[in-house]
Amino acid sequence: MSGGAVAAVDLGATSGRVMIGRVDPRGTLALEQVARFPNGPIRLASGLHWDLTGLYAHALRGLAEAFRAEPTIASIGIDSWAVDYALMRGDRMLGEPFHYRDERNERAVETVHAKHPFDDLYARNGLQFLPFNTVYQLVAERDSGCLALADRILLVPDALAFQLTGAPVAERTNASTTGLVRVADGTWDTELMAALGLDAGQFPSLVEPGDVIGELRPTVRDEVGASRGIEVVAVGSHDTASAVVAVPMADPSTSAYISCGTWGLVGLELPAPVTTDAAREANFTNEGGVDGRVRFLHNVMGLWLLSESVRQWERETGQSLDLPTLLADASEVPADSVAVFDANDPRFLAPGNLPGRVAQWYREHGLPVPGNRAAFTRAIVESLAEAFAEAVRTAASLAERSLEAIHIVGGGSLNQLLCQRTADRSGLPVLAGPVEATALGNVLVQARAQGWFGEDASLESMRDLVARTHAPRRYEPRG
Ligand code: LFR
Repeated sequence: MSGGAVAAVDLGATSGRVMIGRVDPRGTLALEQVARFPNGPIRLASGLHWDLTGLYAHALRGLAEAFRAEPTIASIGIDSWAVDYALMRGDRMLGEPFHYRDERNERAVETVHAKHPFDDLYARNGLQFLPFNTVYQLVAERDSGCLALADRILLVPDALAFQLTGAPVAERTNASTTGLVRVADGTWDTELMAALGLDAGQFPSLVEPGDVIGELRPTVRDEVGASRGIEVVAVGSHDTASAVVAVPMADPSTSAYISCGTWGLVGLELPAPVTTDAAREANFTNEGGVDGRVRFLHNVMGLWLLSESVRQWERETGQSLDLPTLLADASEVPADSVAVFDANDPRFLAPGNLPGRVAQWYREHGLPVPGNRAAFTRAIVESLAEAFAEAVRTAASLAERSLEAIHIVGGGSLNQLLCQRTADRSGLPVLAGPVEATALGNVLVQARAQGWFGEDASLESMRDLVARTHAPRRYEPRG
């Protein structure tokens, strides 16, 4: 057989989707969205959490819709944002997972770094410093006494796969964002776990994208209306890993990518990690990619800066704002009339009054604060484009690559001003799209696991299908 249909559950920080993916390597790669539901932080007395139970309920309803619309669905794959996890005791989830933007990690960072300075950690795990890396969250959890109640830790997509199948696993691309996987050989760092008072027995066995996690539990099978045993297949369950699968790069050695949604993940796909002093100082990460490739990248704040500003303006005015109108107004503001701010400043991480924090940044740096919303929006786009261009330059220099193009995938690929200004500021052509790279990557890895690409399908052959079916839009650098 050379094709068929699969279902992808794709959870982002602001919304989740269930899609049917139809694949025929001879020339079909199509998504049909059957469910879309909102997602976001919920502030409980204990801090910021995700409503994982609610997301699971939405995913189940979406899967039921998918099987109604396409009874031949061959498998299910799940991806989500990284680092966050559910604490489990037996089959039971011990409360809703913490949201990575919760502020509880500060003390834990100090505790961990007191014994294991960042340099040591980087040599072990190759990860950029982000205060929410799972390793810090788990030390906070240990200190709260809650970790001792759990017998298992499941990252978000693995926690959902467990609900569907009853099989506990740790998918490798997402596990690589915990800080507890050795960059040298991709195995759990049990020595570091022991040194931090974490129990290695709480971490399930690692599986690879393409491995079968398990069959739907009989009750789930009834709930979603599947007429046969359906397997849940591990994909690049870290959303960024799935997105990178579907970047239509003709040649990864001369292309950079920006997976641009809530975050802008800017970097390169490499055959081996780069953990030099310079990479550490530039805070570049070596996350696990599909097929053992390395996602050498840096987290830039991304569209969060825009969406969180819009939320604040809506709170202030009591009116809902239209982002396309705001961006159209912003494109009328001359680029050189606004100053660029540091889009990577950690003060922009937490939710709240983002324009207020950006204004404070300008005042501290003796620069003029943009005078109205259009100018503010322009300043955000210019600052993001500059941070993207800078990260691309740094990645190329750290990995000793000479680049010919930047691919932008995800929601940001629809933002024409951002794509054009990234091309202008980097001096490289930007190839924009597909917007649904993450779901496509999820679908492609399942299709390959079904054997639809033949025996030895490479990432390149899957990317070739993406390029043929989702031709990117090209932005030439100006000026
Ligand atoms: C993007 C992403 C990033 C990760 C951040 C937090 O959705 O997965 O790759 O650093 O969210 O998990």
